[in-house]
Amino acid sequence: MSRDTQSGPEGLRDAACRGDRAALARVLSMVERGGPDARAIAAAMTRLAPTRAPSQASPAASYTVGITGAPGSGKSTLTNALLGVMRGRDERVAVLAVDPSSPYSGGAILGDRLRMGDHALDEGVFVRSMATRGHLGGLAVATPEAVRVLGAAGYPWVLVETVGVGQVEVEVAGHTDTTVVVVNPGWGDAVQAAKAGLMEIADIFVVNKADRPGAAEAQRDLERMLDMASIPEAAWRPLVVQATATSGAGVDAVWQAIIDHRRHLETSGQLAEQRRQRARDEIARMVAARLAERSREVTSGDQAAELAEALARGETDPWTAADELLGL
Ligand SMILES: Nc1nc2c(ncn2[C@@H]2O[C@H](COP(=O)(O)OP(=O)(O)OP(=O)(O)O)[C@@H](O)[C@H]2O)c(=O)[nH]1
Ligand SMILES: [Mg+2]
Repeated sequence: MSRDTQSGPEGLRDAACRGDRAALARVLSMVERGGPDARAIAAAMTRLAPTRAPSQASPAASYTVGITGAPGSGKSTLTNALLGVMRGRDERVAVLAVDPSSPYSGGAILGDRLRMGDHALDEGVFVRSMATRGHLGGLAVATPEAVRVLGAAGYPWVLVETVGVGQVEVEVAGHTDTTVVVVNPGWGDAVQAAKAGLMEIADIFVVNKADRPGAAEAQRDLERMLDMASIPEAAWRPLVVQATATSGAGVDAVWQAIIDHRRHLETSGQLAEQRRQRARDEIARMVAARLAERSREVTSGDQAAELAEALARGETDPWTAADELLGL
């Protein structure tokens, strides 16, 4: 095989799917960068699908677990502890640490690397940071593609840790099969969670740092808020679990809650429906991103400048000018 074939999208894809971790990292970098490379990878992933043996996982088949919550609540520590529990059950698992505020990526979030370092030499674990590069659609577009790549590379579980609780994080976290919201003991945390829009997306609440005072109260506050939320009979009522991620206490129960929620989604048919809805959302985001890109293109050229002059002189109107730029 020539070098070109090996380093092209198909060659890289094949190497990543064979378990070559360096190739997998390169593929994820391309997805993260966006643009023509990301497009080539996406197409290569799709071409892989029809030839795949039935026993192999489909690229969309990874089960995704979002882990979100306020900065410092213990998301990375909990993720690391969950990795331990999952590896103990022989589950292969990838972690995407998504940081919309950071310009760094590719595992450059040193703190996360250190905390997940317990699993650095385990080939059943793959940890990767992803950051915003200001490209087409940003992380909301890159994350689902990265999940597909990880699925094809043999990671049927993907934990998506999002930093912070802004709109982007809620968007990314809301696009996983199961969403875990990490809170801490202390007055008002449940209220904060409600304010940040986390009540709507949480399938499981983890009251982490349960070694500190107030964990039982935090759990009670959350249960009370859930009581008031008037959840329909057949719907999932979010579970509230106490954990101490640093010692691992309660982390088995977090894993069990994830399994319970997954079973609920599968048996109720909601998993398939949720994934269809997410696919629709993903296409809508791509359309919006590409229209925004097209808008930037057509409004920055010579024709746009000429039309602006004409509008300023009163020789055209903005509707007509826009139609001309769009070729309508
Ligand atoms: N006492 C106690 N401390 C904890 C626990 N879990 C995490 N911590 C500590 O809380 C701090 C933050 O933990 P991280 O895991 O980095 O939290 P994070 O939510 O990933 O933080 P960001 O990614 O910066 O938003 C660290 O000093 C942890 O050691 C816990 O269960 N009990
Ligand atoms: Mg973290």
